[in-house]
Amino acid sequence: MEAVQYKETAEFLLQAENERREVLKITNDFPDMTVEDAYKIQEQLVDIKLKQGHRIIGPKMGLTSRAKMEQMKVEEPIYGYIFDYMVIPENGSVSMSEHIHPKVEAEIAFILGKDLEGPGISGVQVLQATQYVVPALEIIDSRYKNFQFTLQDVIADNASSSRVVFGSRLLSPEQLDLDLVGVTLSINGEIKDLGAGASVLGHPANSVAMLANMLARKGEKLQAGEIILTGGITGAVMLSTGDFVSAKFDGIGEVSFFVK
Ligand code: 0L1
Ligand code: MG
Repeated sequence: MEAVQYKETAEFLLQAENERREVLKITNDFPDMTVEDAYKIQEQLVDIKLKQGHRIIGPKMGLTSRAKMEQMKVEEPIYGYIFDYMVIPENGSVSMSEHIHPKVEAEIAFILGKDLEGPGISGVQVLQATQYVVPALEIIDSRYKNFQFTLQDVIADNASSSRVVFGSRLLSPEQLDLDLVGVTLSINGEIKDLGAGASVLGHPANSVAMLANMLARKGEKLQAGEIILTGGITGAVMLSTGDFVSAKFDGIGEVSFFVK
């Protein structure tokens, strides 16, 4: 692909997001697109959002469960970026009219107290650099029709990022076994899915370590103060108007929101 096509493709995906309109996957037009091309498109998309005045609150990891990686036939998760306008207050409302076909997944977010620069970062180093962990609900909303996309498509689409709700309780990771934390995801009081922290690459800290090592390939590092989403502990569950969504994280807390 050529540089001009990165920008044009990013603008096409942003227009779909702004108009809440699903589109056909971009690899139909660019069948030879590589993962590197896809991250170049994502960089353009992020750059446009920054120029529009939005601020990055941190990166996110996606496709971190073995099941999702096998489904997409990939060996490595993907990353994207969460912006300030995507954050919904705890117990607040997510608007269906601002989405195409949103889904929710329960995740653990890390807040770093120190910068982390790869390569070679381990989960232990991540835990030493982490100030807080916080429960989160991520709302993903692929811009692609019927969620039909390849790895390259979803990377270019900022890993389907749309909204996020953080819990209000910040805990130091020192006293926690995050791999053993059990999580339930309920809609209208009915458990829709459940899991344990270990479903995120064996331990959510491993996800942050992998992210630091992936970012090092483009000369970037994780920075103190960033809030990092580590990937879904539960599967992603479809949302409908009127839903009350809540997740309980054993020993960490709860997080919830309404869909209006
Ligand atoms: O947060 C994520 O795990 C991104 C998943 C992207 C795939 C999807 O939209 O289902
Ligand atoms: Mg996610």
